Amino acid sequence: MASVPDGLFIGGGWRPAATGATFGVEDPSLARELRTVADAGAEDARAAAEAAAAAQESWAATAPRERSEILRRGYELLMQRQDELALLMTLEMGKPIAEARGEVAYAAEFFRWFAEEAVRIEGGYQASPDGKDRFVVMKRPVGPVLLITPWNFPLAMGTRKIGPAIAAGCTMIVKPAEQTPLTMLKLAEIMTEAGVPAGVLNVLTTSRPGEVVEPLLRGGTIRKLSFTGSTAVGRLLIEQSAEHVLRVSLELGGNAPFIVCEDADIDKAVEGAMAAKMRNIGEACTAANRLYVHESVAAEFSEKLSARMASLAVGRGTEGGVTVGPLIDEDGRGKVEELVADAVVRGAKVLTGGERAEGEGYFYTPTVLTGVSPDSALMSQEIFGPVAPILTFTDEDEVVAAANDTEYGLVSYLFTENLERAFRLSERLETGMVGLNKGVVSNPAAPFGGVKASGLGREGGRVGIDEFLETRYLAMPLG
Ligand code: TXE
Repeated sequence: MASVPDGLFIGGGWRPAATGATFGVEDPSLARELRTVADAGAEDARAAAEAAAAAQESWAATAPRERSEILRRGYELLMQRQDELALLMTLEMGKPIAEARGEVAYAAEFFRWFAEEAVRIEGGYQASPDGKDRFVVMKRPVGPVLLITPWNFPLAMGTRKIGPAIAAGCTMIVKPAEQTPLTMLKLAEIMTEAGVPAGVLNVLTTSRPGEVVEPLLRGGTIRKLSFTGSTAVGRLLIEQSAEHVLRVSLELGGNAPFIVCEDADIDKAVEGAMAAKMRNIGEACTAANRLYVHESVAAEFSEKLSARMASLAVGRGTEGGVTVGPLIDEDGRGKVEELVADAVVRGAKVLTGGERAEGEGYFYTPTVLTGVSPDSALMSQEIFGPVAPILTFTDEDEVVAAANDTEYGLVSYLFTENLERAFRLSERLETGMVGLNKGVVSNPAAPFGGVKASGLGREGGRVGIDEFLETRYLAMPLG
């Protein structure tokens, strides 16, 4: 395993937790401890907030070009260390090594994108309606930010937040998920090498996120929260952010409908479903959660999808040829098992999979269910695993109503060869993103995000940096 620095990263230095506590990080493919990391508490949170506050003014005053060049070096260093970072992610998260290499490249692209955005922050100059005054509109960094990342994309969910924070001139505290802290510690080391000054990027690893995050949100130093995780925790953090009226961006859960119309290219739809369902072992907020297939093509689609799913190789992500790694932990696998059992009790038929796979880790076989009843629990909850439930529909109104019948609204997928139908349905689907004849929508150049209970704000694209900027203006008479 790559060398990973030991300790919390605060004010440009590595130190143990104030209490000396540590916690274990597990390899989910072996259900065995990999190593321990520092377990931060409230005192460490205070120290990190002080470091971020102390560095904010000088960091905001650095030349945009300087921040851009740091990000550009970050991009290059990530690509140079692609194999090392990929292996680290595979060990602590479980995803197959080829997917982990893909994530490093995807993660690095956020730094390249925001390196370009850092020098394109624009304001304006405007006359008052009576012509007497002038307004100079400017963009300023919001101030110290708290970035909370999940375990499913340990590197990319970090760079997607750290990239725009650096570009905008915000100092930051990053709190990675307790399951996958090692990748973030390595990233902090790499970004120091890229030139991030002391205090600008601080990392707190902890097994007790509530004890670190709540004092930070209520402490008065942090000005903005950017969170990716479950909707339940997102709701709690909105409440905690209310005390100091913090800016909040949230990327929360999803329940993506995947719609295959009767005029779709079925082979394309099957490949799209494989990407939308099986990317990251199904542990993605963008994962296809409910597959609605027109009744006239459902038999062909289900058969082809089952054959593709059954051909996948389950195993440790470090082994050659493996395409499906373990789930993150016993809780994650237990949730998948319960959801499948509930669907089967309500009449679903298992076409393939539907059971644990062999091995010491948290393996589960790629599964296809047909005849799924709409009142099954997996229709309303994120499965977060390799399970594709198929339902059928007969007309557009019916499928739109079913697709929108969820509190979530992150992404939908639509397969049709009819252009007018594609636009018509895209406008009616209540999601922040639509994959049209495409199973992957994520791209650093696009504004990623959801509506309804899937979140607030957008990450990436031209608007990604705005989340980290305040608009201010200066008013003056022309004389
Ligand atoms: O999420 P949590 P979990 C969904 C997915 C998954 C479920 C549970 O359905 O099965 O959530 O996953 C931090 N105060 N997603 O339990 O708990 C935590 O340390 C402050 C979707 O892993 O939300 C981690 O850094 N922070 C999602 C982050 O929140 C707290 C990705 C996410 O963990 C906290 C992950 C607290 N009280 C899960 N409790 C996506 N949008 O992709 C936890 N955290």
